[in-house]
Amino acid sequence: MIRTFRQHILRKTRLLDGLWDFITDPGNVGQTEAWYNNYPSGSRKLVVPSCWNNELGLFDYIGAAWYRTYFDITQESSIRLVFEGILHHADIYVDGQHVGSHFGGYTQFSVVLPHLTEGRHELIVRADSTLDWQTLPTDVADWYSYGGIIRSVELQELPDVYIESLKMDYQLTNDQADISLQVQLQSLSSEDSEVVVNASTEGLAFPAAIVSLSAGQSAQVTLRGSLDNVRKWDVGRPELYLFTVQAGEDDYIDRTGFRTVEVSDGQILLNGKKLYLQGVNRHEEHPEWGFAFPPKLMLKDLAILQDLGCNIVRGSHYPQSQFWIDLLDEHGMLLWSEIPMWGCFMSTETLASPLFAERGVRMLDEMITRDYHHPSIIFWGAHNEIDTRTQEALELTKKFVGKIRSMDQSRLVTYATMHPEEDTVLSYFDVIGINKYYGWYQGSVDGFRDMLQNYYRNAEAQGAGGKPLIMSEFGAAGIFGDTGWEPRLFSEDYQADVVQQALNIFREDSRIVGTLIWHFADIRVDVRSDRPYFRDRARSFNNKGLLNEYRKPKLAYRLVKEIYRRDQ
Ligand code: ADA
Repeated sequence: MIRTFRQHILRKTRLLDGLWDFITDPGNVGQTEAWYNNYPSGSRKLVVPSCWNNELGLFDYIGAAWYRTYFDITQESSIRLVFEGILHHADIYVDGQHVGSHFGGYTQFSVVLPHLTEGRHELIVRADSTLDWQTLPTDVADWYSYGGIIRSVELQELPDVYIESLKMDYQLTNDQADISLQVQLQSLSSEDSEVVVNASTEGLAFPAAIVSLSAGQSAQVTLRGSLDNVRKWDVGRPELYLFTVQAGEDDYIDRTGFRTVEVSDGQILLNGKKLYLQGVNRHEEHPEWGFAFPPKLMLKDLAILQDLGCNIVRGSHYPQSQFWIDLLDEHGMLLWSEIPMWGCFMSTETLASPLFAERGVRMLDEMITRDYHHPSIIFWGAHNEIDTRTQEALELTKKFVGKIRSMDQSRLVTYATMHPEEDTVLSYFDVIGINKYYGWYQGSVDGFRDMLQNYYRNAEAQGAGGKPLIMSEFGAAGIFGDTGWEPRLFSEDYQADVVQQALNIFREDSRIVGTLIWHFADIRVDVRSDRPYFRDRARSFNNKGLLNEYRKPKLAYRLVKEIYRRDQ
């Protein structure tokens, strides 16, 4: 996949990115009709990865589309096709056979095709961007309804016994790390096999293991070892260790950093030291690329975050691309990662839907499995702005938080509440995030003071009084270039005033351990003529960015930079 380092040296991999055949299927007539009948007149080429809505004539298109490409293999081999992100429902066909499907636009999935014959093969993807009240996000989300294959597609050639997955865990005692590597192996062979599994990292070779696999079966082995004098990963000190696992003819390379994260006495401690979080919410979105955000621009976004004085970014509101998270690891920048829960604040019907809950749990599983090794991630976000005053929200919280904790005890679990004064789920979390917009949707900026007092009372009453608190969203819209002498609504001046005053209030309150401004840069919003939502989004953008959509700084950016950099 698109990572900043190579994950395989022995296993042959290649990207299938590039120009694919493409056709929309608004009537859902199926590939034969939509595709072959219209080809070549009704079809076009589209770059993978990209969003179709960034192409002429497709701006508004929500629905199904067909993609086609071909790949060659020079001798019979087993292959794995890895899809890093397809919005939102995906069906995969190889040589006319349906070989897999997936729901969830921001998490990766793959299909394994054993013993494919030598020669040319046809790969067809049906992508459907339709959302409804039971999808994550729902069909009402404050970002653009893009569709398409938004992240890379990779082809891997697998040997008969291959490494299905690697899970690295460690226990830090001072500067000694006790490490375990859980290696999952899979056989595609019709015969029993035996493989030697080796692993190493800088300064440590793990004792090898010999694993026997029955034909076509899987097996698991855990390698253990200790590393002394480990260099700890920290904010601005990105010490990383590369691990190479080899099993027979296959290999798997991954990376981690050693660090501890915990909550103590109302504070967040990273490597035992108190942490004050300064950050922003960031969508991985750009008006020209949509969610197919190019790696080159990620480097620029990261440089801007560093310039602003941030030590954390919230990946609002979905798992972001692996390349981005690799960059955060490499630059010592923290990440709050979450699944796309948006649009559940108006009714509890969605929260009560078993299908919705099942999809959410699966996404949490896919997010945590994919990103488990990144030291930059310190929070898993369970949900954003659901009605946490209700029984339905409580039940869903139990499911989601239970799922997260069952998979990962090394990170903190958080969420963003919009009902801090009446919230009933506080006790399930390690850290509480509050989203409030005083100075924009509600009253004046001073309203934050009363809200915070009410929140503290509510938290005390629920036995959650000592939990660290992050202001996870606040801000105001400011249209880039609209400046003047008076702070009018929607001007850069007004936005800068709100953000500056809010930050000053939060910094006086010792129970607040961090601020995440809404948001990094302006994003496109889906303001359709037939929909009642987001009518206040001038230009059809959410204009609360400290930068505009092309990453040009507004006045608020300069003021926040002064504040964020003051204490560094
Ligand atoms: C919410 C939501 C954000 C955004 C913001 C706003 O807090 O979580 O995604 O929609 O409001 O701009 O109103």
